[in-house]
Amino acid sequence: MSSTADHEFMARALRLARRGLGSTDPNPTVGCVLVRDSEVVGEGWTAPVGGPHAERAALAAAGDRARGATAYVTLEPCCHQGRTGACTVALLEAGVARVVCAIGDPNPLVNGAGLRALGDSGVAVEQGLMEQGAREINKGYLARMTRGRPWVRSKVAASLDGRTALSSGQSKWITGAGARSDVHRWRARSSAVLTGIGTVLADDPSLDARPDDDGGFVQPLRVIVDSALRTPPTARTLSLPGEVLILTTTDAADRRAPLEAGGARIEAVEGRPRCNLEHVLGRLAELEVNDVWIEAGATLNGALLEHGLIDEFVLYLAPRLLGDDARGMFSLAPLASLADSLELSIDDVRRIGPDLRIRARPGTVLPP
Ligand code: AOF
Ligand code: ZN
Repeated sequence: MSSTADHEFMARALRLARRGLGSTDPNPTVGCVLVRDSEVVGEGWTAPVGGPHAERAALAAAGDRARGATAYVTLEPCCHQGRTGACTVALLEAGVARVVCAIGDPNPLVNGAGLRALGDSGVAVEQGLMEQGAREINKGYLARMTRGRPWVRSKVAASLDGRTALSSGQSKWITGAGARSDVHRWRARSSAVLTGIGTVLADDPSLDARPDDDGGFVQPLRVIVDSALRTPPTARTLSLPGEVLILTTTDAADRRAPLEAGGARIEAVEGRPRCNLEHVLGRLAELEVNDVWIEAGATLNGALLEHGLIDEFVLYLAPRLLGDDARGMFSLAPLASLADSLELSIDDVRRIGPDLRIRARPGTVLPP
């Protein structure tokens, strides 16, 4: 049974974990709080890849005071030698008496073995405290590890009548500055920003993350799904800092060469004539992409949706109307009946300046 104090310290560990969002890729971001005699003696969170894990950061802060302490960790401590040494070893060497973690680490190199190693050495271990909060922070990492596909968020900015651009293609700007800054925060905490060739040709987007407060983040990989390799070598996104990956189904060397010379990496994926989107996402998982932030037009968004590949929608709705002639969000095959429509469940609604931000997921959530 966990106590109120246990909850309080785990909540603190979760807050610490959030500080690492966007900077720990491809690692999960983890928080750790060390407590002895009801007093916090050390705390830490995951450093950028290659740096200390949360536990080692907290142990370094606590020094000798870690002996006999309880460690509150948002993810099961690792027990393998990766780029850094096993946290279980560090916790044991420091004499930590109890380890409470929120969720297990599904990495096949850990997957329960971390807690077992601690338990076998006489440390009291518990798992499951504030599980929900811990899952939320590392959705992408957990999705990649457990299903071999990243967590996919589709962002759409639209008018209140659900239109993303005029029929002429004009779309700058439908939403306000606040919503656009929010988008940059999301891009910064994502592993990859993905779009389709239609958007590249129509808008020549930058796709890089430019958050207002640059608290340290890894510039997301920019991915273009471009079956026929029509990306112009002069595309703006190619000239910006950070990596660009173009996924295609053609091996036309004459089109590859100028794009590669422009700094893009090009890879072929299965699918004819269009890239198979499951393979696109599977390939991104192989490249250790945890979270994908989609900013695409109605064609790619519709295809992703019809293949059941969108995990979450982040919709920005501006208080203006563009009318029926303007473009929609998702191109879908016509529905014969309302019963065939995709139902969403709304997780969160927030006002950002004059606009609304709705976070939703496919599927209805049954009442408890
Ligand atoms: C922890 N605490 O803060 C994190 C963990 O290559 P390395 O050494 O950085 O190890 C990466 C793996 O460690 C990662 O895939 C995941 O299993 C785990 N992440 N574990 O004990 C942490 N970030
Ligand atoms: Zn570790």
